[in-house]
Amino acid sequence: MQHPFIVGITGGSASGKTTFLRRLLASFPEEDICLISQDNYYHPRESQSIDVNGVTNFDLPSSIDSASYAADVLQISQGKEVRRLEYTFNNPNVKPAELVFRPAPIVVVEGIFVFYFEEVAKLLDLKVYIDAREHVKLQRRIVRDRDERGYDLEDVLYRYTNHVAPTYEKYIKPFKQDADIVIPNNRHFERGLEVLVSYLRSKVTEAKQ
Ligand code: UZR
Ligand code: MG
Repeated sequence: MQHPFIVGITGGSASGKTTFLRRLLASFPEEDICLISQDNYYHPRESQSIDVNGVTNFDLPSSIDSASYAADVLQISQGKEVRRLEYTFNNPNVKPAELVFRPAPIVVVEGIFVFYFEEVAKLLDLKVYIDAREHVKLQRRIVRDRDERGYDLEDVLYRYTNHVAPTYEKYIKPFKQDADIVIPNNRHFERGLEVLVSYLRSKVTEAKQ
């Protein structure tokens, strides 16, 4: 296989990256697109930083094993398969699955630090930034953390103020200027998605020629 076309997708936490990606992936036959999410590269909980109040901070670049992430993105960019244990968001009831990332004409690299991690960023052929207003992200984060991650409201607000928001200002927002396209996602992203899909379809066609 030729060198895959690598698309980096970033944006603040709860900007809607995962929802956007689900739709993006559903727009292609499975064999044409592959997703490598930064979420699968968290260091184990025991080695995460603890803040001044004794709360684990999962929102620092050091929370992620960026060397392994970059190595895996590099490997897939060279057309080689990658295997990785799924990250289960500290849910001990979930047995992590072994994920297999197969090289495809389009490889999507997603996460809050994919523009910040230089070794990852330099492998990206196209940089997409998903943008949403602060209150929209906070609202989404409250609902998601309750439904999917089991945090109560007080906990969510504490983390948002002390970890998520400072990280956004320092490690995510400044890299918006590196993006090739910015897709606003306060209420919908339909048009932005369509534009990206048709561009990527042309890349798939080129790869198959
Ligand atoms: P996105 N995160 C968890 O909630 N639990 C974990 O075990 C590991 C990470 C959160 C992390 C970050 N912060 O804000 C978010 N916390 O996942 C990044 N707390 O994911 O880009 O989908 O919002
Ligand atoms: Mg996500």
